[in-house]
Amino acid sequence: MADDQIATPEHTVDGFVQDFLRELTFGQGVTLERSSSNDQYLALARTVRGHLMSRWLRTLQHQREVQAKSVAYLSAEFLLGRQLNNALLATDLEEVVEEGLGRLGIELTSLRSLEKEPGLGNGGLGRLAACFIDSLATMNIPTIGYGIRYEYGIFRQTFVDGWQVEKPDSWLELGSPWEFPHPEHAVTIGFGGHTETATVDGRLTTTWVPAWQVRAVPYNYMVPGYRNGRVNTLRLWSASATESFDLQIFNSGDYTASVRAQTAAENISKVLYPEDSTPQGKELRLQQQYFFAAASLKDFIDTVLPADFDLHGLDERIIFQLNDTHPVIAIPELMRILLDEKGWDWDEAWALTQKCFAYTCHTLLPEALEVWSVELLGRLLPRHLEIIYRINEEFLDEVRLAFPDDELRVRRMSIIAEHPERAVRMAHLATVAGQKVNGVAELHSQLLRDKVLSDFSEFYPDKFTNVTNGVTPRRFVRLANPRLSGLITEAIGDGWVTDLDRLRELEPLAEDPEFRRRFREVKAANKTRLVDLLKVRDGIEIAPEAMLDVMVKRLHEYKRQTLKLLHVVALYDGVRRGEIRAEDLTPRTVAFGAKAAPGYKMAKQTIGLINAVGRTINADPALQGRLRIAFPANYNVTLAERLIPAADLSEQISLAGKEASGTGNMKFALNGALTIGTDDGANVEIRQLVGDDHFFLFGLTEPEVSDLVEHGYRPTAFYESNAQLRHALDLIASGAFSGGDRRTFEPIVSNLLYEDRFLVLADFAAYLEAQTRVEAAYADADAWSRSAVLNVARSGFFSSDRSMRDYLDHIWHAQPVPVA
Ligand code: 26Q
Repeated sequence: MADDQIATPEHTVDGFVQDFLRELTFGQGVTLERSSSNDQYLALARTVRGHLMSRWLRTLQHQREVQAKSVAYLSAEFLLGRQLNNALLATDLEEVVEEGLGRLGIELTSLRSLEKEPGLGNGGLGRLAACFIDSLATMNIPTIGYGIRYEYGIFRQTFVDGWQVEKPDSWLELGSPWEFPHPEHAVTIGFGGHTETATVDGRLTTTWVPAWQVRAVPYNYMVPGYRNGRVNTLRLWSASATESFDLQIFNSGDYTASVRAQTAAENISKVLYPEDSTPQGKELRLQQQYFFAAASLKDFIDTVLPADFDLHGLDERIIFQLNDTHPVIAIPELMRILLDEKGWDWDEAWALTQKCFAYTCHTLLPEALEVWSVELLGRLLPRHLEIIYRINEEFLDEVRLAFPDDELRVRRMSIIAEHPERAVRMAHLATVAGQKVNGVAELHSQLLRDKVLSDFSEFYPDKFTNVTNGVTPRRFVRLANPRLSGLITEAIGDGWVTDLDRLRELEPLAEDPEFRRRFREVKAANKTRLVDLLKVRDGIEIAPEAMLDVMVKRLHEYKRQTLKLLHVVALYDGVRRGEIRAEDLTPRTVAFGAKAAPGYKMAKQTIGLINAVGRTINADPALQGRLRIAFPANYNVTLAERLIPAADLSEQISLAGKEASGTGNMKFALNGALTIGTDDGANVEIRQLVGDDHFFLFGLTEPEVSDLVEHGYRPTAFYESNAQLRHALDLIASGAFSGGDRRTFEPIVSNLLYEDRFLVLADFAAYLEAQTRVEAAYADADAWSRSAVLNVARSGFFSSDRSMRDYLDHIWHAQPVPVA
């Protein structure tokens, strides 16, 4: 059967019911009467994906015919979130399914809630990758996402006595209807061993002889465009033992050793590292990186490209976008393929390689810049280390030529660091090899140019560019906020879903009292929906009338969850002392969502403290109906989709100059929350677009931060001169939230008093002042909703479709290819 003859299932209720029952009986092997809800969910998922199948096959067929330039998005993380809803949206099947299931006495909502989200990412970077592939599919860009199919994604967070306890995330346990394994397309990836050189026909050749090998099995996922007939592919690699490996050990007769070896191979894709900064140079992590980078290159070259393809034209067919440094080992891998396997000479190979990669940096923290010790890299990938050394030699020769007698500069720019140990700086390698280097918000890109990579931006002035992040309006507005979506569509039509700038057309409606009233109704209904969810999900009770003040993101000191908490403690303390009348407080629920890296002590302490403060104030009769903390465990994409549409206030309070961009900030603004935020990351651009009157700015600016730190920051000076701050910190130190035990939170208190790397105390007063502006503004509900509507109307820029346009125009130079 030709691909274009694949029948598309019928788009009718009768057709759906038939297909669903067929999946249930022939796919799951159960009758409707005997089926569990999990059976029903799996049958539903397979029925819905069936509606994407002909588009997928047609897209692949079309790709083989057209041979257009494609984007390969290389990312160690894809934080996809649930798939069912997105597939229903792409196929426009929701109503049909709802009615069809209804006929069978099944509720769509209850089946939806059974899906375990693929949490194959830590946070912002992984979610960004998921938004980008959604946009690329919707914009008809031939794209392939490459990553790792972790058997265990980001851990499931639980609280025991308020402290974080991690549980494994077994997302595959009940079946995985969204993936298509292709073991027949597995590729073999080598590790370790040594290199051998020989002279063949007068040419020096090198061969890498790996000591051990692993099989990489591709699992394909559909990435549907929004109702455009295109379905792109996300290809995630799973590790297993190679046959030869098995055989070798089998022949030695050591059965248990053979099984153990199998486990060692499978370990590579077993679990996602739960760190989102300060990477620890762990061997398994480097194995993961090379495993997926090498498998992806091999797959693209050997399988995606036609068999007779001349690699000299590779850059016309592909751009490999490196999502941070995690896939950067792909650079020496491509060099190795060209040099050792294809027999190219160095200059030719290097010229091509430099055209095929571009690098996105996602951080500003020096401790987050990835380095791999030469000892480890040489042991695991000896040939790659040789190639990296040669790249570095030639690069440093160029630097010396441009800057004679500047050995300090040479040392700063070297791909190889000498201290504290000899190590490969992956960001330097990516910058030297990449066609372009981009930051993820204007301020971030500026700081990359001026500070983090300033020597490089001087050396390669045209390499550096900015692409401000974005989020997909399909998932984060259309699906997450159906009520707001309905209101918007009623007002301006539904074109905004794929052209988010059209939200501008809502601006005049901000002046319409009736529209504002309906906007408030939407918010209120979203809050009720959240209240109901938190009750059943977490047993948390919150008041639907209170202002919902939300801070959700990974727990990190630079993001300053403690600043938010100090605000709450200060309000509580004010009431306790009789300095604030509880009746004067704006009724407020402060919602936190945050996972801490399991090894990050201070972050875990902070989680303990948030829960401890919550326990105390939530139980205090004086604050009933006035101030509450809600900290649902295990914040993830699914919870974000419920929380963000309900929020009134978005907390984006990182220390200026530390948050590369933030993307949660964009999701909140698009859903009509107002931001209280510092001049950091994409907050800067949000404020510029929505206007100062509709954004609560506070805190030091980046230059002020640099200045203060340079001149010697003394947190105690702020402690001593601010009574509110002193009282709040003293209250925590007194053991008031830890049953009188002063030691429990002592590390947090002394860190703030004597170190405070992220200037929490310096920004405290400004933050509290900004919160009083928030309260004053919130008191006028109608004016607040005007601001909220303007936030929505003016945030269309933050669509990831726009980000993709920027990458396409300035970095990738690929064209849309509609699948007719
Ligand atoms: C690296 C090596 C070893 C172990 C873990 C890691 C690792 C994993 C994930 C390092 C970093 C991350 C994730 C970083 C991240 O999410 N950064 C965020 O990226 C967002 C998208 O660009 C930005 O909006 C955020 O500002 C940035 O913090």
